[in-house]
Order: sequence, then C-alpha cells, then structure tokens
Amino acid sequence: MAVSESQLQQSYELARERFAALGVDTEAAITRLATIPISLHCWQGDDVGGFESPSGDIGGGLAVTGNYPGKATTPDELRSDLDQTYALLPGKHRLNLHAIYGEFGGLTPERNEIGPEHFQGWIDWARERQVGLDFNPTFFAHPNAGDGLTLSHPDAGIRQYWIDHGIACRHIGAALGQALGSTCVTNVWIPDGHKDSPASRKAPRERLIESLDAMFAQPLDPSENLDAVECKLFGIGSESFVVGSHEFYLGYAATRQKVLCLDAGHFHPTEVISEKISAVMNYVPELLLHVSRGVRWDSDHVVTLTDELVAIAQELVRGEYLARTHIGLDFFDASINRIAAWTIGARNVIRALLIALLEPTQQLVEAELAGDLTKRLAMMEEQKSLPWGVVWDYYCLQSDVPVGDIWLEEVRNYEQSTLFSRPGNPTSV
Ligand code: RNT
Ligand code: ZN
Repeated sequence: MAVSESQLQQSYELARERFAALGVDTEAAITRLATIPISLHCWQGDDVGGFESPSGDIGGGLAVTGNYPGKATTPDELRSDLDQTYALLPGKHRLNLHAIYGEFGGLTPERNEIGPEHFQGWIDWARERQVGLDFNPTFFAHPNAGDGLTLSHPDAGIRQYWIDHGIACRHIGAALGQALGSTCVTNVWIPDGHKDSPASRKAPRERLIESLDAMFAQPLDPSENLDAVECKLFGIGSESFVVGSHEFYLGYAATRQKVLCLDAGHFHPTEVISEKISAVMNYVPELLLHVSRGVRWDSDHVVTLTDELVAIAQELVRGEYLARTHIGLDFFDASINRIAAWTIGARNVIRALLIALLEPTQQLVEAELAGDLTKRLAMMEEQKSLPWGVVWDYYCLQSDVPVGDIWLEEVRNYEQSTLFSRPGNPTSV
C-alpha cells in the first residue's frame, strides 16, 4: 500500500528529533548516504550467462539454481532490466561487468583478444546515465579452465593465455574508467583449486604469484583502473584446496599494494568480514567488498538485512573507511524474479549504511573508553529499535523512488509487460 506523503513527513519530523536528541543529524546522514555508490553485478540478471556464443557451462565451481522465467538474453535486455532496477534504488549507483558480457557481434573472440571496442555499447549506456563501470576478467566458463586451473596451471601455455586475458581486461578497465571519468575497479577472481588433497600446495601458489605479477606488470593510471584480488575458502570442485586463499591474497595485496576484495560468502561459516575490515585496512590501500550471503555450501544468496550486513556497514562508517572502500554486490538467484533479487539486495545494503550513519558512535566510544561496558551494550541494543525505518522511507521519498514494498508492483508490471514476453517465456508467442 502506498504511504501518504504528509504522514511520512510528520513521522520523519518526529524521527529527526529522536535522533537529534542522541546527537545524530539525520539530514547529514541522508546527504552522506546519497554519495555512496553500490556497484550492481551484471551477472544476477542472466544467471552468469554472458554474451559469448555459444554459451557453455558456467564452470569454475559456481552454480546458479532456479529457472524463473524472463532472464535477459541480450545486452539490450540486460540494460533494460538494469534501468528498471536503478529506478527502484535511492542514490546513484554503478555497474560491475564481467568480460563475458561484451558485445562480440556474433563472434567469439578469444578471451585474450577482447578489447574496449567490445564494451562500447556499455560505455554509451553508462555515459548517458552517468553510471560508473567496474570490471572483471572471466577465468571460468571456458575450455582452458576446464580442469579448474587458470593462472596457477602447470602448463605454461595455459597460464599465459589467462595472463593475457587479465592484461586485456585491465586495459578494458582503464578504457571504461577513462571514458566515464570514474575509476574502474577490475577484480581478479580465479577458480583454481583441487577437489582432493593436492600433493603440492606450494607450487601452484608460486605459479600464481608469478602469473599475477606478469599480469599486473604494466602500471596503469589509478584514476582509470585499480586492480583488485579476491580470495575464497572453497568452491564446488575445489573443496580441499584453493590456491588463492585469504592468507595468499592478503599477503599479495599488502606487498603489491593492490585492492583487496573480501566476499562475505568466502570464509568459514563463523568467520565474518565485518571483523576483518579494520585489520586488513592497516596493510592494503583500498578494499572492494563483494556483499553476498553464504548459506551452507552456497556463497551467493541474495543479501538480506542481517546483523552481519549492518556490522559491515558499521565498520565502514565507524572506521571512516568509506573513502577507501568500493562496495559491490555478488549473488545469483535464478529462483525468484532477477530484478527483485537485485533490488532486495541493493536496497538492503543502502539500508544498512543508513543504520550505520545514524549511529551515535561518539557516545558508544565514550562509554567504551570510560570502561562503562554496561552502557555500551545497553545503548547498542536500544539503538536497534530507533526509528531508522522512517528515515529510510523519507530518503526514498526524497529520492523519488518507491517507498516500502510498492516497488514490487513496478517489478510485477515490468514482468508482465517485458520479462514474460521474451521469447521462450510463458506468455510469449
Ligand atoms: C566466485 C566469486 C566471484 C564471482 C563472480 C561471478 O566465488 O565470488 O566474485 O562470483 O566473479
Ligand atoms: Zn565474489
């Protein structure tokens, strides 16, 4: 049900006063929130399919389950779906592309031969909307990654193929950054690992260092492209050993001063990335977050408003790390409407940031420094029921995006008018 605008204004005034009494300026929080972009991952829109033809198995130990109708099968469809999604999000956000989402004109160039020309359609689209782009080489869904090894492969020829793919992608990243006047973060994630216990853990890791160094050898203008590296604990088919583990990439990023990517679903189940941010930020220049949600074996469920999501946002705000952090999403769910999946995940990340920005941090820190841990806990718990939801609604209203669950009506209309009439779907002819 639509919320009455005047009622919301009145509720907001009360909420503003309630926060002001705690020394929190809701207007300042909203203004700040509007400057924080979330990089939407293109791959939620088509189940990590991409536009190489013929599209093969996703591979890399990644799995997308579900067959909800209406997925995007062309770049124009995906862009249209993204436009619909951005219209439901307050603030200005970014798009994170994978290399397999180029427009290859019906051909499938080798991955080491792709260039900025294959992304012109995306650049034009992004420029028109003033959306910044991020990028990822695709080290999976390819015969040369068929045995689950890429940059750490024992075969020097295969390693070189993937090094060259990474180099091509860094240049694409720089071209995207230059064209849009906004730094592109190019993130390297590789699937490399073993299903069963390896005889040598050492050799693949040494090879990976060598490959990464070769890939990153040419310095690029950091205002155009920044390199990031992403670790993982395990994947399907790499249960016993992952070459690019957390320790591996933390050391790599620290010694090479690369951006470290922490994916919320890539650690042991009781390990949380909110706990790691203030540790790694002492050693790496910047952070990329893949905000995700692990559920048992899956690291990629749609992001919900969990304690951990709020804790991540709180750590970024409390530690004043936002200026050094790039926030991206990473999940893929094909069992629900894909635009709704993006919208739910992204709105939750923005909501979590708002909760963090509305925290009376100074008072908590003062209680802590005074040794009054009773007050610290009492305040933290009371804080949970402060009327941040009203401030969120007001922010949506101000940003001219749907307030509350009416965004779903828009998605349903789009589903009927557009998604379900795509070829091969229920109501299409
Ligand atoms: C895989 C990594 C990686 C991918 C994307 C598609 O476990 O999280 O970020 O999800 O590159
Ligand atoms: Zn990830």
